[in-house]
Amino acid sequence: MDRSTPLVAIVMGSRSDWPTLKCAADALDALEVAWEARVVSAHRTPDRLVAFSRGARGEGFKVIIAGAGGAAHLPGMVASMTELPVLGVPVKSRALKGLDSLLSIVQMPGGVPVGTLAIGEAGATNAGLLAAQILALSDEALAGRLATWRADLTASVAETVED
Ligand code: RP5
Repeated sequence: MDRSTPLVAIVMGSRSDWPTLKCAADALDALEVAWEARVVSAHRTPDRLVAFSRGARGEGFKVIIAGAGGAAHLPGMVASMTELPVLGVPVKSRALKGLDSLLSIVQMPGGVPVGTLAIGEAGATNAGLLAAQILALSDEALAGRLATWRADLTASVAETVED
């Protein structure tokens, strides 16, 4: 995999979000899609947020995965400053189990879309897969790897309940 030209940016509000967002990175690794991860907090590092969002396209990123928990304004704020597709991952919060994160991310005003995934690790995994599916629209080799990945998933599901 060519790590020098990551196509997917994975940004998160805190290092504490990484165990969740790593699931997106793992999905991208499985499909040989290069990614780069950064901590970009909407509230604690607002200048970094603006610089990243405005510069993401110029850096060569094609898709942004943004995950945050609690008052999770990161995905929406990133989306407000870039035309790149933004996939939002609600991180499971301690106080409200991620429902606060979900509602903070999903209810965007018309005109500024964030593709919101499920709360937690499943959402992060699917964000990685969805990013790969977007990139596969213009990458036949990646489309082939996705088809193989999906076939393997199907094959892994046993029809019986006993070994
Ligand atoms: C949010 O606050 C982060 O996205 C994280 O999910 C949550 C807690 O952050 P820490 O206090 O663990 O740094 O900004």
